[in-house]
Amino acid sequence: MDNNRDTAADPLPQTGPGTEMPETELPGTEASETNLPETEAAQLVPLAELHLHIEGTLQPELILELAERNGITLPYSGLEELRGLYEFTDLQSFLDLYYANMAVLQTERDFADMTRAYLARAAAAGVRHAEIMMDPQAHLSRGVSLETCVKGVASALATSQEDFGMSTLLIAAFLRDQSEESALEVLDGLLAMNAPIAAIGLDSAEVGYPPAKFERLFAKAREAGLRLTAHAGEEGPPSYIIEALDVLGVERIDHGIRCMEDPDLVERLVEDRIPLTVCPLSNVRLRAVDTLADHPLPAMLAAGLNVSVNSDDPAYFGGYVDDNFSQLKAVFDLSDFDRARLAANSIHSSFASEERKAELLDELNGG
Ligand code: ES4
Ligand code: ZN
Repeated sequence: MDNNRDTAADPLPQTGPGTEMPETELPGTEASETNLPETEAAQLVPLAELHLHIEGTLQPELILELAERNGITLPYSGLEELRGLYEFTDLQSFLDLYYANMAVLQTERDFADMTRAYLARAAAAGVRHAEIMMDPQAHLSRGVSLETCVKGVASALATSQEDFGMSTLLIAAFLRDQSEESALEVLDGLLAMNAPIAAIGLDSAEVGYPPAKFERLFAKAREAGLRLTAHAGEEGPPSYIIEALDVLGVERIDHGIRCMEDPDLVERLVEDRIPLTVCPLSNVRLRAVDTLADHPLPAMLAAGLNVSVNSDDPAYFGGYVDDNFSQLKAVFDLSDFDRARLAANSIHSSFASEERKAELLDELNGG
């Protein structure tokens, strides 16, 4: 169970991604060098996915298959009715379905099957390194043990390089709408079982649950040598981003789009090269922005922010990372340079070892 600690490396948070200079070289693997049509080749720019909830990769078909396998009766009649529920008005309306659908995840095998399905699809999207969040508290509260959920996901990640040509690491995310005591207890459990986690994160309902509530949790994780990230500035105000940096000491911000409302904060994030793991299709589906054309990503790139493109909960938000790129391209006509920069940012911002990052950057540059 130590597989991910090996690939996670880089144990010192102070040498985090924010300390590095941006990659400026353009990749050599462009459409002209492949047999793929331009759009497909563009999607296959090798990159790292840094913001992905494994429970959010549970596709409707797999939900029904696991329900049948585990003898679970779901509150809807079938695929069509389930698919009809994927209309969200905000973060909470999504979370309600996301947590309800987890009922089908019962055994280690279920968690492993879900994880392998994501890895296969992500590999096809050009993802060469993935940092995967899971929500242990969402399983514990349903009576599924830490061992079951962690071992199930970790067993699939352990062979991701051989099976899918992808390096991976695991992030334990904590639910900010639950107590810090609960989070501390779960972190203790993860450390006691020597769970192969490289980092912790903070997710679930944001507004009303400011980061400072989890100061002790993040201090403890830092002491344990774990890397630190947190959702902030998705629905919550820019002050939550500041608090995540100053009080929790996170190295990376998940989402962070609302930083654009605070020019001083933007300046700080640019200066410190703080990675922002942006999820455009998620922001559209959860109505953080009205349409993709209204998304701040181009403005964030123009401001010099260290942004990457990620899929968040791809089974719920209409697409994997390649779908995010192709839809962005359709709306913004993102240049090759922007795609290369986004991919380079994702690699620089990862928690992978310096050696693995160098390998990925080589690949990006056509080496
Ligand atoms: C999430 Cl999009 C999003 N935001 C916050 N928490 C989450 N958990 C899963 N997806
Ligand atoms: Zn997220």
